[in-house]
Amino acid sequence: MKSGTADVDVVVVGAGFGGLAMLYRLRESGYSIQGVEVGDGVGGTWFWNRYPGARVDVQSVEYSLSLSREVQDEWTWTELMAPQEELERYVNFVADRLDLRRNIKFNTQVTAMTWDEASATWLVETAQGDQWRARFVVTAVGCLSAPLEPAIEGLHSFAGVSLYTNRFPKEGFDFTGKRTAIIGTGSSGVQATPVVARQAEHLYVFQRSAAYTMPAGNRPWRPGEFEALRADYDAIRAVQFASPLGAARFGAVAIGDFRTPPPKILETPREERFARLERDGWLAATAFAWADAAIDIEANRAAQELYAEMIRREVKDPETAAALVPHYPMGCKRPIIDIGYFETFNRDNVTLVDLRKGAIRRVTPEGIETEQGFFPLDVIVYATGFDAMTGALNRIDIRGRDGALMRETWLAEGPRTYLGLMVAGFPNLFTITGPGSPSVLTNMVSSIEQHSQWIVDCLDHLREARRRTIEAEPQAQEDWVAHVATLAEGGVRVHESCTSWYLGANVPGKVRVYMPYAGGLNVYRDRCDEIAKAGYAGFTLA
Ligand code: NA7
Repeated sequence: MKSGTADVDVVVVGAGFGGLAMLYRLRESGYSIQGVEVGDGVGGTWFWNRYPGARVDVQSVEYSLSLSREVQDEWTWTELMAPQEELERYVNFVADRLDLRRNIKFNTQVTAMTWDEASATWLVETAQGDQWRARFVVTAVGCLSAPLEPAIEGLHSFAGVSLYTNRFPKEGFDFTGKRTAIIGTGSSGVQATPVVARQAEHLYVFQRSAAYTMPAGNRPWRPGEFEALRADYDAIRAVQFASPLGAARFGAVAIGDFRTPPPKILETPREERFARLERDGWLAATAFAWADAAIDIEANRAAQELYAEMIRREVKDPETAAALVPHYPMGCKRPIIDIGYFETFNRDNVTLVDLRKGAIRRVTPEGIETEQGFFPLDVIVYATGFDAMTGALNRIDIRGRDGALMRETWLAEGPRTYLGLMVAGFPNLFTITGPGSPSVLTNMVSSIEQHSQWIVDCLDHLREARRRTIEAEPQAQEDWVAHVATLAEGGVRVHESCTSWYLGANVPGKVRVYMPYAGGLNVYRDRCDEIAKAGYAGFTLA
């Protein structure tokens, strides 16, 4: 399929789930492909985030690729929600079983992509000096892959060991006998805390915003359970792909359980709310459990009261329990599931440092100085998050028509895409799980499968219709950006007190725009399919 001046039909950037799915589908459809990956192995998120306790929050049978029957039939998951090691093994298995490694150049960082009008190709350049001319580029660079170094004075002056959850050493780290700090209580900090606490001499958890987290309910399979699930995969996929989240379950909980239908908390007398708490435990203390909790801020506060009660039941020290209660709306950030997070604060060797009572001033060679005092340390673990959804793309010089630099608009106005798949002015460039698509609000693997299938179908269409280029129309893009904003409007997700990475609020100076599409993966999939059926409405094909 190589044609004209191009070295290759498609360059795929990234070799996580998205890159591998894309490479496989493209190769199956007869395109010449070149994968590029900055790491020295496949796995993306599961290659980099190898901190202790790292684990997926969707059940493994659903957090897996359906695109190859062999992969699906031959792989065995060992527990409900796989840990990082197992996920990394799985992604390696996929790469080997589908023979994808030979198409990927590892240890190679894409730095620039430049559209050439005359030849209708992209020039892809890397920090290692590679250059490829490609007819199409697909970015599969991840939504949570551009690490954010916190702006803390003196960070590099620390004389002990500094570790980052999102770049954790492959060989692991032994915390035994170490006075350790974890900074950050998002999913990474919350997952790492119980594991590090079991090893460290003392663990200080530095919390800027408290977490909404609940027990994962993870467990190994019962005898025969996985085999039965594997035999039923067609039915599982059907339910999964028809659901708004691309998963039938979140953690151990069937999402259907929330739909029975949930009552409004503000219409439920207080005693009944607490009676439900007795019956359903943590589940009653989530935004899913009440019809009005994600929409009405008063209802949200009522649900928070139940959450605070659950924490008080777990954490013995009343002051620590109170400090673990969030001050922002439930459901505005991605919910977290954990294994033993709150119980960890009952340990003698664990201290919660509530930064709301006095912020970090600086890191010194000996430890962390805060407004509440000094903490001498041997190790600091930064679990401080990512420049989410746009960071990885903005770090590449992507120049489209007339030399326009993509990040210039995105940094000034927030990301602008059509369907989260293409950007006006950047023909033949597809963004897997790009901003404006459901991505991080769903099971990522389901979203990746939908995008990679849609993209390869689109390329097949261009091939059959003998078209060289496809590009989002500016008006279609503007309408889509407005539609994505409308879907998030009014609820807790965009409430002024919400500081989520969905809004870019964790990155100083980042434009506050709600980036993912909140209408559900099932609805989104139908929309993408209708658009394709209508001859790629909103796109210009030339
Ligand atoms: P998150 O969810 O962005 O969490 C980062 C945490 O680090 C969060 O608690 C932040 O507080 C905290 N943070 C960031 N900078 C600082 C500074 N300077 N001082 C103190 N605390 C800080 O990242 P994760 O890696 O945990 O999880 C990302 C996603 O991966 C997760 O949602 C899952 O989808 C998987 P803040 O809340 O901003 O006040």
